[in-house]
Amino acid sequence: MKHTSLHALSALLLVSMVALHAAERVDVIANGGFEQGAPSPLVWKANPESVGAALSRDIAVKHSGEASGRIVTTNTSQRAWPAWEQKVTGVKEGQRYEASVWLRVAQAQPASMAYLSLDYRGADGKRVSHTMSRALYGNGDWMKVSAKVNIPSNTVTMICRLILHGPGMAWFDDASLVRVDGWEPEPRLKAGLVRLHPTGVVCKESFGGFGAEMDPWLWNELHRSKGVTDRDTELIAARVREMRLSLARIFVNKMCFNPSQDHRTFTWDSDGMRSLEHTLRLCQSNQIEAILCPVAFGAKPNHLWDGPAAPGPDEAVQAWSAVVEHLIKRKGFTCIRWWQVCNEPDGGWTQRTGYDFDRFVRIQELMLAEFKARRLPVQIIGSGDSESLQWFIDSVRRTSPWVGAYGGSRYAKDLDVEEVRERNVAYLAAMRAYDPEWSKKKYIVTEFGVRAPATTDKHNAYMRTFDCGLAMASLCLDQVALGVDAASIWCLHRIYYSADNLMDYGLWEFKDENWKPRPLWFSYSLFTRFMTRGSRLSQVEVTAGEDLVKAMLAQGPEGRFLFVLNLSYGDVDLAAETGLPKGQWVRYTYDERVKQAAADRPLFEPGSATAYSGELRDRLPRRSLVVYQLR
Ligand SMILES: [Ca+2]
Repeated sequence: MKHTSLHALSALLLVSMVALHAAERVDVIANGGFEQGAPSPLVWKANPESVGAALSRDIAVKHSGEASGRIVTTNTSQRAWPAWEQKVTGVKEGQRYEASVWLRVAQAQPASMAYLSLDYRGADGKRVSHTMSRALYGNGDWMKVSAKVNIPSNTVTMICRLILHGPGMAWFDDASLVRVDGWEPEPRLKAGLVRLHPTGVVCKESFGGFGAEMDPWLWNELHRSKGVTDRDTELIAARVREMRLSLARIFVNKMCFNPSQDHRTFTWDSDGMRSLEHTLRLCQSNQIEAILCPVAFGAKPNHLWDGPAAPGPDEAVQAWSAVVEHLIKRKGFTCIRWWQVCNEPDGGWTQRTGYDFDRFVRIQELMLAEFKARRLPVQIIGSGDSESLQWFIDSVRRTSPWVGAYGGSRYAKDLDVEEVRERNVAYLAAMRAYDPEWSKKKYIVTEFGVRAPATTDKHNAYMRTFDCGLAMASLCLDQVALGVDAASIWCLHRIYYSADNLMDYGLWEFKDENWKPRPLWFSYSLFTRFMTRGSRLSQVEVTAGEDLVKAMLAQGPEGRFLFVLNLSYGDVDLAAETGLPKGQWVRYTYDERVKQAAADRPLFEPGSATAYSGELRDRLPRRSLVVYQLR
């Protein structure tokens, strides 16, 4: 009793103290909804660079209210960035601003892009630097884009711009630019105690699990020339076993089985095929479901990974169904369950191949017919987009009779994990709106990750950080809370994509660093290991967690697990109702101690078992992912 009342008292004291320091949010944009001013919107100005563009207030198309701001660009020759803009004065270094806008684009070219930009200006009026939101390429229905920034030094004014670059028509609405006063870079929870209540709401009756991209060329001649040996094979296999991956996405290069590129004569015993089979054996022996994804399906001549002839859809479908049949029927790889047309088809694939969206649709229709004719139990994952919500919507509208799932790549730009949540909400809403059979379809995130500013695929220091493991845990929990069916990370480990291109993504280093695990391996493995295929996932309400504490219950073949993520920079006291009878729990922890972890640290080293009597009491370390196994 005394314990409880002390907690209550300290919580009260904290609440009254915190009120003085609470962050205030002030929107510094005026007329963000383009509601005021006719015919021209108040406050908004056309950027002086808006040559060859017409800017107007549009009352026919709007995201909310009665109007939006429209840009129509016809000038294709000039490199110009026509924009609606507003200037913000009195800006100071270190201030926090969060900007967002809804945008929609029509009649655009594929390379046209609409986005929000923040331009920082010094006292002399010159640009210091700028920040861009995610861009909508080509056409797209209403989509929210955002940018969260800290003002760089030497900035006195900021210009917020809503930009359409390239020919097309864009509409912008509900723009906001919020100054967050009292923003803390290292937030701490205000309450002394966080309470978790399982609500009984099921997010997913049978989750498909977490997986990883397994690039199937680790055992080819190139990698042997880089020093990969059979001993390394054992190490990789042991890690894959330990992680209990549910899913693997595997790129397949046509050159492996059809080096002549004629789509008729196949070579089943090549260096590339042997390496691919090695990867598939890992999947088969560990009950990992494989998604096969051709690279550069049907690409034009001279493309990096393709040959001299751009095939028609029929020829290409024959070739790809032949290799799938060979792998399943002759080689016994029944782990192959899913197929995609190609990686991120909205990212320039149509230009590379000369195919259009109609052909993309047709390929899926033909492929499903081939799978059925050859009696192959393989389903198609539709869309596969990298960015384009419109590509996804069009895929749902046009390919629903032939696909068993929809998916694509979902990366957090500039560490903005919340932005991915908003995008996934839009994708899931589109699936439900446009596929009458949506309840029978799955939504599989075929690639996901967190990208930091100033990193590339080849140079990615962020991927080695403790923070990356924490951000990915947040992304994992957000995705399952929304009802995502399965998700696969890019990628399992560092690997060469060509002789001089060692990719810097992955859960561990390459052989040159003795396959050293990165912190992300420890956090992501808690998901692959304990939120497995077949798990029933249910919602946990967090009281006084302020979005800094997230939780989820998973009941799977291996038991019951409570996942709790603490993003606060302080330790957090936790009281959790488990809804379970009295028993014991053991704890697995990802926290800052992982920075000192040796390469050979046992991955699944649980804490000691502790008794509980219906309510679980514990202290969560600052910035940690804790998984409780409830017995
Ligand atoms: Ca409006």
